[in-house]
Amino acid sequence: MGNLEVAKLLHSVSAALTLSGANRFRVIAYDKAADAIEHASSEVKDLWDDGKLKGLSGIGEGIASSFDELFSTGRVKHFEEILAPFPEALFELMEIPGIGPKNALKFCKAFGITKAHTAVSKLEKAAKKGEIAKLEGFGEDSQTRILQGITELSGRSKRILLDQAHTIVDSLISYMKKNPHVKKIDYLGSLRRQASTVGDLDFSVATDHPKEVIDHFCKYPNKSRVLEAGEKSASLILPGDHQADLMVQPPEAYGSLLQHFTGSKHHNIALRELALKKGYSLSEHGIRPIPSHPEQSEGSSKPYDDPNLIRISTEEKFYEFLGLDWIPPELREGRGEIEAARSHTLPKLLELSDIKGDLQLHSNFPIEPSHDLGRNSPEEIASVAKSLGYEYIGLTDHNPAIAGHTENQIVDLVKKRSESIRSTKADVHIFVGLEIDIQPDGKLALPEAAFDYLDYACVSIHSSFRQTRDQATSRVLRALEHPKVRFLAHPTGRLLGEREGVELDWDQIFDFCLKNDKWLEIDGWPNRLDLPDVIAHDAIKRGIKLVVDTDSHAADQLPFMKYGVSVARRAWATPNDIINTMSLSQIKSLILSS
Ligand code: DGT
Ligand code: CA
Ligand code: CA
Ligand code: ZN
Repeated sequence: MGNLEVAKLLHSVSAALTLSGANRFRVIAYDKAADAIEHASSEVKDLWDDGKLKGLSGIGEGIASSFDELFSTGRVKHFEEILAPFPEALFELMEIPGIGPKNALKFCKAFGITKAHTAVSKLEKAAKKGEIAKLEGFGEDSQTRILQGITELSGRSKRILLDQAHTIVDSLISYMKKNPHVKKIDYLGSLRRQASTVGDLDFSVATDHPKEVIDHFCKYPNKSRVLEAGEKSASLILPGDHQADLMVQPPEAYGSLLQHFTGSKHHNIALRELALKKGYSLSEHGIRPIPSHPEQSEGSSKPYDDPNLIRISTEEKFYEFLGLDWIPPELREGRGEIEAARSHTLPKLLELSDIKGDLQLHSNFPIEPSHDLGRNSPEEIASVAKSLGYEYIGLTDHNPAIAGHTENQIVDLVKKRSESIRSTKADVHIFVGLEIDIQPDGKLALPEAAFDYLDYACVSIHSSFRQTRDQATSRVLRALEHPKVRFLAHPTGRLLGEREGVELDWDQIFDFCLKNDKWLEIDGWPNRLDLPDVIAHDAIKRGIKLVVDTDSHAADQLPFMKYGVSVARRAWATPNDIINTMSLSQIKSLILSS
């Protein structure tokens, strides 16, 4: 049983308890445990096997003992009793963003929905017939929102996140390199362009023995099946239903192959138009002069035997042939890169080595909400930061939960945390930051007096994602006003494949940031990558400064910085656009001046 399944089970129990009118604290305990498991960086089953489950914060003793039963017998009797009075469809409907337990139960009753596997499609049918709008307490608006939620749920596609894609690719490449005929191997397509998610995985091999290479590829042990295999290409289906495509060329024609299957399609189309004007046609085999007599244009049925074909061994030579500078893969999206390559004005893109520090990191300092604590101490985080060559870090734990604390208690907690961090011995400078929740009305979830103990704060949205664009925009602008607040963290709040995030009026946000020297974050956490590259590109064009960071909740996540850097590169960022390329002394004078 994987973490997501366990979390879903606990959420179901919490929903059933809510509907049965159970004590609120019992309900919260299950939700907390479910959240803790969803965010855990190891499999709960493994932790349980190793007897380490007790170390996972957010899981009370009662629930922990249910896990003994769950992992040894596969079921929990007590849970089954709690769930029994309700149709299983109810828990399925709750997967739809925006539907809670009470409404899910209403829909089950109103439309006779009982079975889990048809629950969502039945509700969709009812909504499309306008039947939800007719229910008491609902209307056209809520019906539309539910339909949006269903679309969002079904749109949770099988696209692969960058970190998973790299893991799959590393394993396949190291397997392929065992074959002596593989002269060169690269991954191409959207992964080489470092797009935020990847549909399928594309590989190229330079070889003089295509058959042997393709045979070897088809024998990859960690595949589900061979989809197809030809003379120059083959495709596998990997576990998780991911596809891997292989294309091969002889080394002297490898440049064209690399270029063609790196894409993107838009980039290739624009290149083809440029080539056409110069009298050439392009393919993965090479460049071919377009004959002046149309009857000659048939060419050979085997393009790689074509005597007129100009073979291109490297990508640099390919772009040079067309009169262009070599274009970094991240820019190949048809957003003006070809014009810039022609006029030698491509940006000198940000590199991972330009990064001098990470300004969004979570430590294990005990602060509520405890389920979202980091796993490591400031010392441990600082030592990893040092090994990455950083000069500084900023710790931005979540603000203490407002509920259940008096203002004085919160101020006191923030003060203690600040003292504790400032007394940490470390080889990098540690800024005392905080990630503060923006409440639905734009107020910050921190008493004013607590700000005195912070070097800076970032603000972010963690709830009420379904506001209108105007509401969400004024909410964010209000939050950014505080002088200690330097940047907006994970600005859209999207979770790749899970949640769309808020809609903001970017022109207004950009104007405000420019006028008030506020920054926007590129969160490098692989299922966030937020700002999205396209918006980050617009921000940079407007002269907004960005912070590239990782939002790490454990010290071993600091290397996620490379994904944040990829987003920045796709946004055409140069080091000058990024705040945390500054040296410690520069950033100190900037941050401590506010
Ligand atoms: P993905 O897999 O959906 O994340 O996106 P890509 O970009 O990896 O797309 P994919 O795997 O279909 O193809 C890889 C590259 O090969 C693509 O970016 C451009 C090139 N390519 C594939 N099919 C065509 C095509 O029909 N025309 C052109 N011009 N290029 C193509
Ligand atoms: Ca692909
Ligand atoms: Ca492909
Ligand atoms: Zn956050």
